[in-house]
Amino acid sequence: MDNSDLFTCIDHVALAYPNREDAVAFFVNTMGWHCLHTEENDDQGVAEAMLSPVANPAVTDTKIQIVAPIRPDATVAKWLEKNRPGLHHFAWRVTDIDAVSAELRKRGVVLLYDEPRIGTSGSRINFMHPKYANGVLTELVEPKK
Ligand code: MC0
Repeated sequence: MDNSDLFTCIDHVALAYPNREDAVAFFVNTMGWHCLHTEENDDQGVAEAMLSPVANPAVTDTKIQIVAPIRPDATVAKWLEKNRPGLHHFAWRVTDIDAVSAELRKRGVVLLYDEPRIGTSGSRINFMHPKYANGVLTELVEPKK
């Protein structure tokens, strides 16, 4: 696979906070962002909100995602015990997560899951462990078609 085929854009930048509603209120009321949707992802142990800087998300791909733990053993709960709330991971969009995962593994990258799992809005997701992504937890997202 050619380098130019790996990632297409930043799908979202994820910020972790103890409470989703408080974080969303800041971004909506102070920053003027627009909440596109909220959902709970039981597998990931998070309550999630996706926000756009503009009212019509069709004009930009820029999005931030708020994640907050919904149970004490969630990975984000563990992270919040050790870190100040804020930047948690970057999510890169891919068109074919199976092909990109195979290519990254060929290049020595360790992905967290053997097979993609279900992420935001029915997408298929996986993560590059931060140790294999220059210190940044990096999510791969193949949006639902
Ligand atoms: C941990 N580390 C990080 C990090 N989390 N580095 C950068 N960014 C992060 N977010 C580093 C620690 O500093 C430590 O480095 C090493 O990784 C091990 O950390 P740990 O505290 O011992 O934690 P582990 O190993 O138990 O778990 C880390 C791991 C976990 C990345 C495997 O957080 C995980 O499974 N994350 C993927 C799932 C996830 O984050 N889900 C929430 C978002 P040192 O150097 O001290 O060893 S869900 C989502 O995003 C969905 C809804 C979606 O978008 O669709």
